[in-house]
Amino acid sequence: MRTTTTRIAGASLAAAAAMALSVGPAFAADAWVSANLKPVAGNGVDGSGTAMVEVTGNTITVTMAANGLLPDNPHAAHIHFGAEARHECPVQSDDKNGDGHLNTTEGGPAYGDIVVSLTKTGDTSPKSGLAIDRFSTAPGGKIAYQRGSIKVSSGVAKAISAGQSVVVIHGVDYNKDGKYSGATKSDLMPSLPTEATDPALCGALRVAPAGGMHTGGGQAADGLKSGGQNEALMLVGAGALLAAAGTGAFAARRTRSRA
Ligand SMILES: [Cu+2]
Repeated sequence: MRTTTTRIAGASLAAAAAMALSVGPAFAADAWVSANLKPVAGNGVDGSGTAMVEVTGNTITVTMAANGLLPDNPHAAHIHFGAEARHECPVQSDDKNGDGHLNTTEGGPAYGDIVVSLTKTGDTSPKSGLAIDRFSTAPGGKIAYQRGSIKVSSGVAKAISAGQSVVVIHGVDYNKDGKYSGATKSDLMPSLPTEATDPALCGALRVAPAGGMHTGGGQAADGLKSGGQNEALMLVGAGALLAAAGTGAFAARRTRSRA
């Protein structure tokens, strides 16, 4: 009985290790970067999230999960980069007009311009930066997003791979009335209130530690076809793969130290 149990445990560890290997080098991404998304200073958001970007040549796959956003309102989301930028999220001292909030322009010196629009469908260039009807509306305050085959310039691919780009999710609710409102106009589009475009969550995409972030590569194609709910399930799948990868690494370590 004991032998059987041990054998089964051993087999599942081996399977986990094999899975970890198969989602690792097999997809041969040039770079993996990831970000912890945190509330932008002064903008009154109580939320968080994660973002991962796989770079292969001039193509990227983006996986993102976030919560604590204003529900049922469109949230523009982008990868930002500027050669002259600090490659960071903005801080309180970036509030040039001193109104206590950071608008998108005030964040520019920290994260630069829009280089990728994280739309659900269609164009992903900076031109779609405010294509409000193609961004997630954050049902329940949450975004679960995955999109592959996003084409970028070689310069942008290089910047992302080098850990110099920043993910920003926009759209806040200063007066807590459950919608984009208020007298202050958006710095990006004066027909909108500034609440609609001010940055909510932000995270710098840094280079993942070696062997750390091999998730979701094989699922990217499904991600293109699926709707919001499947995207959420896929993120769970990515988490399971991460866990499997961790188990495999642990088993390998133990084997080594025992020998
Ligand atoms: Cu942005």
